[in-house]
Amino acid sequence: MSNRRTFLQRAFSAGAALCAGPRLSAQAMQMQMPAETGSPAAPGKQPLTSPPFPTPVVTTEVGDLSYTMDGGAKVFHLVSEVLRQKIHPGKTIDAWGFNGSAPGPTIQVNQGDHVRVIFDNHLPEPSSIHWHGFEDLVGYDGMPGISQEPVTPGGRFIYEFDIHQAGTYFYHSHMAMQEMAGMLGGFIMHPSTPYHPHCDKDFLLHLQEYAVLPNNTVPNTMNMEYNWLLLNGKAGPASTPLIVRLGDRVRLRFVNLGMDHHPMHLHGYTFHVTGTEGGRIQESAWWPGNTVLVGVAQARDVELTANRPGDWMLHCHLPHHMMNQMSSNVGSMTRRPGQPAGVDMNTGMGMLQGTPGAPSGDDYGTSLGRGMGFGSTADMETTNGPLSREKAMQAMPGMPDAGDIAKNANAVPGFPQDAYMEGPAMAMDRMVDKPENYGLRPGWSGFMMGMMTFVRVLPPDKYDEVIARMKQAQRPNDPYGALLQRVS
Ligand SMILES: [Cu+2]
Repeated sequence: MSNRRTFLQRAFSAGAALCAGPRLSAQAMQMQMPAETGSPAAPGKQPLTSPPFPTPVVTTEVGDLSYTMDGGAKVFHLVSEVLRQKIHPGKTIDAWGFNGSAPGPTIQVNQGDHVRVIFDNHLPEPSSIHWHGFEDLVGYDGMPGISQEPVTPGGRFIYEFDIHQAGTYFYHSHMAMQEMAGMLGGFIMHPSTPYHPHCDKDFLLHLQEYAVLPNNTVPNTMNMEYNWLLLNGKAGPASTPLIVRLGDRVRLRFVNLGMDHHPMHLHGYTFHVTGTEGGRIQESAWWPGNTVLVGVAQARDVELTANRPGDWMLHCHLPHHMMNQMSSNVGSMTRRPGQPAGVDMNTGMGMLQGTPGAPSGDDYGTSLGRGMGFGSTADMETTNGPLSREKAMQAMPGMPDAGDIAKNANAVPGFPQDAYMEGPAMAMDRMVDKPENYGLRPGWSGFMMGMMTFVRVLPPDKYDEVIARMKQAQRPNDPYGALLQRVS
């Protein structure tokens, strides 16, 4: 699996690391490797996107990183960059990621592969890539200033691995603030001996959180108050459901590279935890649950047999992680007469220059995200004023009649604290329309926020209909692409 050149290169770097210390090793590798490997794009070679895995892992939203073959090596070209990403209708942020997305695309390889990752740094500052959990040479550990020189802006570093492990792994910048800006991605090592029992569907979900102040687009990497909770870079209801055929055996792989732990809960099923960031757990040690706590820097694989049809919620169970655009200012907001909202921060939120009065004082109303250009603002013809049932029904034809608030709602202290207390008012089915959402109950999107999505266990006829629509969409770089090629 390794050719002679690779062997010499790896032997050299290992020897240098052991004998001469990491600094010499890093310098030597930086001088040596680019010259050896040549063009990263391997011109003339067709990128491969559908590797021969028994069950390709689907990473919704971000998909896979394609590769080329160079001799016996699978060559991936990973580019770190600043990018704009729409995480929710009306909310686009300036994230840092890889090859166009945050998280970056998933790398899928087989146990036994020789893998080369050409890393180009297009960030405005130095970086490097850490390969989390890899048992390999320290020279490829990606620790800037420790195992290698930091890769300068415009610079390149080439990582080489002989894959002897199997399981759910990941890569990330080892500079903390870069990581919190989105610089992470999945690395799936498929086992040379397939796992038993066979899984028909296999999904990877990155659990992410950003702190983005209202009227801002840049995640504050120092802030501990996260107001956007994401699955693969999308907040509910913009997240894409996981499409499953009734009877499928399903694996869900969770990866958490944030600041909080996430108890991931699946409705309607008991699953078994079958793997961690350390690989497969032997079957006798699997444990059952319907919630699995995914700690920071951990991966958890769970498996279930999808034998109960329905659109089943899959979500982090921390209440604040089931919300969007949380704010630390809470209080009455929309239903009192005379409160301005949907305006600038001074007027709408009573912030910064309250005249007269103080922030959140009686003179000014807090908006708590409504009227700030996301979600219902664009979906509804009226947002911050009292939203009557009639208005909501006009704006969202077909929405279930969930009823308006009680007649005495305004007598309830502090009601409503957040728009979530007015579920149907936040529905945005049309704004997040996609084939995977076909047939969901109208108005569903008003009840899905933050780190939430569905496992849609569909009977054959409905499954075929949704799959047909997904194929018909012919989306470029469809994350479901490798799977769609396999289903008739
Ligand atoms: Cu959570």
